[in-house]
Amino acid sequence: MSTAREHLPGCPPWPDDFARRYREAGYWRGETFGQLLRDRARDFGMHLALVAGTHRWTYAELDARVDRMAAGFHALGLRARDRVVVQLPNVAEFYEVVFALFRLGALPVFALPAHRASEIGYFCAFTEAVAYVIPDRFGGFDYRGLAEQVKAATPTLKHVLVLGDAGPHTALASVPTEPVALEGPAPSDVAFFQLSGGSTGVPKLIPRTHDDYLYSVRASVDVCRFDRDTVYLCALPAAHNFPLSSPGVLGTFYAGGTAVMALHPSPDVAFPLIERERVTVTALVPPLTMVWLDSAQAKRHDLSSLKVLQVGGARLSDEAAARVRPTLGCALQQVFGMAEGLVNYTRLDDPEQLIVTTQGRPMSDADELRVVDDDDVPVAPGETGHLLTRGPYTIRGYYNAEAHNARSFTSDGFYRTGDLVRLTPEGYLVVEGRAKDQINRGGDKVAAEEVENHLLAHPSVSDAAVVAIPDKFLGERTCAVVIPRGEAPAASALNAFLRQRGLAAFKIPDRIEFVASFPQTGVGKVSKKALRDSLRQSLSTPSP
Ligand code: OOB
Repeated sequence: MSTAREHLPGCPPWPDDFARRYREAGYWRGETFGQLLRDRARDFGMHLALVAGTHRWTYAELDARVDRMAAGFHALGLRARDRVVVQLPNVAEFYEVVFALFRLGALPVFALPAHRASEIGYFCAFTEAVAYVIPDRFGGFDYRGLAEQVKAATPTLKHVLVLGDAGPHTALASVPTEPVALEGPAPSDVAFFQLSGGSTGVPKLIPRTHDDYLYSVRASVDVCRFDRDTVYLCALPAAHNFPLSSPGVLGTFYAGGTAVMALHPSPDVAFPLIERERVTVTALVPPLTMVWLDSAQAKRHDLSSLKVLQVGGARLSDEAAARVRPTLGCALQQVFGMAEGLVNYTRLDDPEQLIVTTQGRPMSDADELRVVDDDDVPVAPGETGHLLTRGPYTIRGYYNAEAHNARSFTSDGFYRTGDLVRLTPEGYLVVEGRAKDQINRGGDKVAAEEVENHLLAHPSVSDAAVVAIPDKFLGERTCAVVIPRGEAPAASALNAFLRQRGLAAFKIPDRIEFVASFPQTGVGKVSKKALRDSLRQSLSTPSP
């Protein structure tokens, strides 16, 4: 396998001197995910890799299934570097499909089950995807109709592969064939695309290579001490970076442990699984943590196997953090990460005070951090500023987004996270806020501009600004502030309009307010800060 193959067009590579340094220092070891699974199957083939629904697959079985699926994909005509939008819930087949694509060198684009025609249509068109993998139905939604709609609009899309009843499409179960020899990707090749939470009109795609992502998995496994005895419960959507690789299911496979899939993260589904499978670690976003804490008090299930609860994706309040150990009887680990790269963890043996009040420190000594003011000048130690980062697993640019990359990265390659942080004397990060135009709805990221653009397409909307309003449960909710054209439409009609345009449900505004004008900044732009402040004052009454 060569490591010097030409990079995928549109994916900014690390500069040669950095790549050389990362290889020499042993961060990038020239491994691929396809080979990793092969190695685990060789070393502990009979060990249980994956529990999902009625499936209980050993490493050997997963490995063999992946070979057959990869051969089937090849027989369908899929080739290295072809993009495949994967939108599967937390099922065993998620990993069968994704590892098969890895072995082929085809590139999964990780969509979330919540995405609808607007997002999926965009991912398929923008990546010129050749295939789209879906469940027949999930969460009360039929994905086959969505696929028909997207297929009709996307000339490159040749295959819709369905887990379950395929309808007019191809059954995923009909794909696997006898294994064939495949050349496979180089470690420096892009392995897949993650999605950015984003702050712009359309979601950005994040190219991650085998080299860089495997390093982040390996370092995460080290920090979180995953091993063969680890039983990891995947309760968050499998495609998200947190349960995928921090250390997540990929970390579990790296360590030779067992991953257990929960189709839904509610205590009703997750607690019986923890009890039955003796789960040792899992990952949640803050609102789910609150739900779990409340349910655990009823003590209807034996959760005593659980050693660590990881919480991340949005800011966990210090108060909720302090409740985890006394209520669940396990350690808390705060995780502050991003699909673009950098992941921070509190360490398992940190003093409780650091675990409860900070969002951890970088997993790697090679992560470079800068905390700067609006002019990119470093702030005084302990002051709050913009977090910039660079390192062996933080991307150097989004896929095919040259203009945006010029704004999101410094000229020397630091990623502008859009997060406002301060560093404690111990070198731990505390997330104090956000400078990016995004709403963090309990871990689900909503780019304001994306929703605004959809609102602006409505004939009765003259202007729109989407901002966060505080929420006890989710941390933040979305509020769309709208200047109507003529008579104001009903809020419910606007939301129905957004839904009809195929926007994921978590992006539909929680509240809509109509105003005659927006507060302006000095340079005549909408002042979202002033909007948020005035909403905070006026919204003491609940939404009708
Ligand atoms: C994770 O990844 P993304 O890409 O969905 O979102 C990244 C953004 C961060 O830039 C930050 O704004 C926010 O989510 N965030 C947090 C946080 N963890 C993420 N804000 C405050 N406190 C935290 N603990 O969300 C993600 C990726 C890997 C691991 C964990 C989370």
